[in-house]
Amino acid sequence: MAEADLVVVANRLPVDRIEDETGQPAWRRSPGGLVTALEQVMHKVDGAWVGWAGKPGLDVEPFDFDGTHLVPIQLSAEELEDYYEGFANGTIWPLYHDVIATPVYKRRWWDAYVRVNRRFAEAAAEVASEGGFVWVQDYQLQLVPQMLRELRPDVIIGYFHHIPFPAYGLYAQLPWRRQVVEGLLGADVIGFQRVADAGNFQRSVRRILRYATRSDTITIPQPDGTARTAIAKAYPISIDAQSFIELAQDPAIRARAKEIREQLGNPSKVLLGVDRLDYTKGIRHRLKAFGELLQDGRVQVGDVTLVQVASPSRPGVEAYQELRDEIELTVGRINGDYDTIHHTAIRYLHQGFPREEMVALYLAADVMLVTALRDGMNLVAKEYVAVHSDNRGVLMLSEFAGAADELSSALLVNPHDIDGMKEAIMRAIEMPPAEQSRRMRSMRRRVLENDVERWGRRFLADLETYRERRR
Ligand code: GDG
Repeated sequence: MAEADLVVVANRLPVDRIEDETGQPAWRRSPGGLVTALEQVMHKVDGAWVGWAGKPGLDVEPFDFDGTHLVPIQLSAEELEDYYEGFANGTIWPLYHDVIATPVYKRRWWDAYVRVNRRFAEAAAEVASEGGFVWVQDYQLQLVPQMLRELRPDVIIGYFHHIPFPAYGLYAQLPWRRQVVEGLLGADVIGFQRVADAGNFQRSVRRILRYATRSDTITIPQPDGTARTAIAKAYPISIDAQSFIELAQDPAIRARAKEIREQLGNPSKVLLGVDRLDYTKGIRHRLKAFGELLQDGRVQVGDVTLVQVASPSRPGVEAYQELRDEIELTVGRINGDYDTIHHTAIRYLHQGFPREEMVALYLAADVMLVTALRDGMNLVAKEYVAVHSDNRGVLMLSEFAGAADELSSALLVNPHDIDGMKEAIMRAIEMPPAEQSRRMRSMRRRVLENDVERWGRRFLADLETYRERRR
C-alpha cells in the first residue's frame, strides 16, 4: 500500500477515461483548473489523489499516473444520481448560491451523501502517511474532514470550499445544517474564496454549535474537556497565469484570434461570455441587457457581436435542462429579430473547446462579460485579464463573483440591474484605450502576483503550521 505525504480528496480524479488509438481503455489528464493548480504541488511530494473516475460502475484498482498515486472511488449509477446530481447539485449548489434556484431537500439524497462521503474518507485514511496532509476539495465532500479525523487522528486535514458559503439565514434551511458544520470542523484549516464566506461559516458555527470564534480561529471543545482549534479563512483561488500568458504569445493562437474576428465579419467590437451552462452565471440577464440594447438601437448587428460559449454542464439535473431551454429560446428570438444574412447578433456555442481556442477567444474579445448572480471566484475573469498583456480590453464583472474582491478595477456591475448592465456594456464598448489600459494594468498585477501556485503554497503553509503545533 502506498503511503502519501499529501493526499488530495476530490469528487473527480484528475484524469478522464478514454479509448486510445487501438480502442483500448486509457487515461488522459483532465483539463480542469484544480488539476493544474495542484499539479505542481503534487510533483514535489509523494502525492496521492482520491476521487471518482467519471464513469458509474467502473471498477479499477489504484494506479500511478504521471508521478501521482490515483485511488479511484466506485460510484453506482444510483449513487451518482442521489449523492452527486441530487444532494451536491440539487441541494447544496443552489442553497449555497443564495437559492437562485430552489434547493430540494430529500432524505434519500442525504443518506447517499453520507454513505459516499464515508467511502472517500476511508480511502483517504488508507493511503495517508503517519502525520501526513490530507486536503479535501469542495462541497461534494463536506463530511469527509470529520469522518477522516475519527479514522486517522494523526493526519493534518485541510478543506477548501470552491463555492460561496451562504449567510446564516439561508444556510439555516438545511435540515442537516448541524451535521454539515460538524463535518467541516473536522478539518484543521478550512479555506474559503472570500473573507465574507469565512465570516458566514463562522457565524453558522456560533449559531448552531455555540462554539467561540476569534478572528480566524474557532475553538472546538473535545469530549475529554480539552479544546482544539481550527482556522477558517480566505484563500482566494487563482489561475496558472504564466501558462495563459505563454499560450497568448503563441503565434498560431494569435493568428486564430484574428481569424475569429474575421469569421465574425469583422465587427468593430466583440463581446464575449464564457461559462458553464449554469443558472448561477447570469447568462439570461446578460442576454436580456444585450437584446434590449439592440432593440433600443444603441448597438447594431454587424457592428457589435456577442459570442456566448456555454459549455454543457450537469445535463442530468432538471434545473439545467430548463435553463438550457430558456437560454436557447432567448438566443433564438434575439437572433431571429436582429440577424442579417451576413451577421449574427449572438454567436451561441453550446460546446466545450480546447484551451487554445479559449485563449484565442479571450484575445479576440474587446469586452469580457462576467455577470454571475453568485460565484465562488470565477476563473474566467482572471484568465481574460492574464492574456491581455497589451493592457487592452475591458472586463465587466459582477459584484457577486468572488473575483470582484481582487479585481476592483473591473467595470463592476449588479447583474440584477438590467439598466445598469446596459449602461456598463455601452461604457465598455466606448471606453478610451487609456482607461482600458489603466484598469487592465492594475488587474493584471493582481492576477500575476496572486497565481494558483501562491494559493497552494499559502494553504499548505498553514497546514504545516498545524503540524508543527501538533508536534
Ligand atoms: C467553480 C466555482 C471557482 C469553461 N468552458 C470551457 C473551459 N472552461 C474553463 C474556464 C475556467 C473553468 O472552466 C471555469 O471556472 P470558473 O471559475 O469560471 O467556474 P466553475 O466551473 O463554476 O468553478 C468557481 C472555481 O470552482 C475554482 O475554485 O472559481 O466560482 O463555481 O478555467 O476557462 N475550458 C475549456 N473549454 C471550455 O469549453 N478548455
